[in-house]
Amino acid sequence: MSLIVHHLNNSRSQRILWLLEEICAPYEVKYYDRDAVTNLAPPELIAVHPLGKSPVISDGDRVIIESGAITEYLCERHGGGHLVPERGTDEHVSHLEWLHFAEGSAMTPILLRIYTSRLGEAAAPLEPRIAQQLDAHFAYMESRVGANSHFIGSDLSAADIMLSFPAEIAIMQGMAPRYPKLANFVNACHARPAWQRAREKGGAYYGY
Ligand SMILES: N[C@@H](CCC(=O)N[C@@H](CS)C(=O)NCC(=O)O)C(=O)O
Repeated sequence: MSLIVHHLNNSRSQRILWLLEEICAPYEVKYYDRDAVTNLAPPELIAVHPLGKSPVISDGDRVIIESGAITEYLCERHGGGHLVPERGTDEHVSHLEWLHFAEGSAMTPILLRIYTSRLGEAAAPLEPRIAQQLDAHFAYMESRVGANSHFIGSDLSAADIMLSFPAEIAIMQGMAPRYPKLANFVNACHARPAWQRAREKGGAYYGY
């Protein structure tokens, strides 16, 4: 099989499995386990790509990294027009924005909180700004997710799949009462048969 997902357990790679299940593209999964002590990816993943991060896919001889790029690539090459609004439309522009917002914007305060939480009291000067930015990003998502639990139009899109990860983190951190629409969005994602098939293949991640 030419399409391979190099899947790190408990990682963003889960989104790529879900996407592939939604578009019904045939693929193979190669499994990699995080180090039990450091939680980092194993050296075998560096053999696939020098950054040793997940997700990473290979399609024939081509290795592709970055969730957003992988998502766009898979939709274009293997998606048959599913999950992406028609090019040239306003919806397509919104879709691009949201697809890249997930890693390009929403993950920044999330990762800052994770890293600075290890510093204890030393992180106190940074905390108000990080808390404000976390709320700004989650509140923005909350204000834009539709009543139908989609960010674009009335159907699932690739942007929804990308946004599921920061939304899951918000809910996992106990923020459902503050962001009820995001909680509904996460529940709607998890109710999809394709998400459930991907969860079976990829294993548990971040408590889900
Ligand atoms: N922006 C990148 C982030 C990739 C990333 O940091 N992945 C994490 C897993 S969620 C990873 O591989 N961590 C293991 C490590 O850094 O050793 C993407 O979305 O592809």
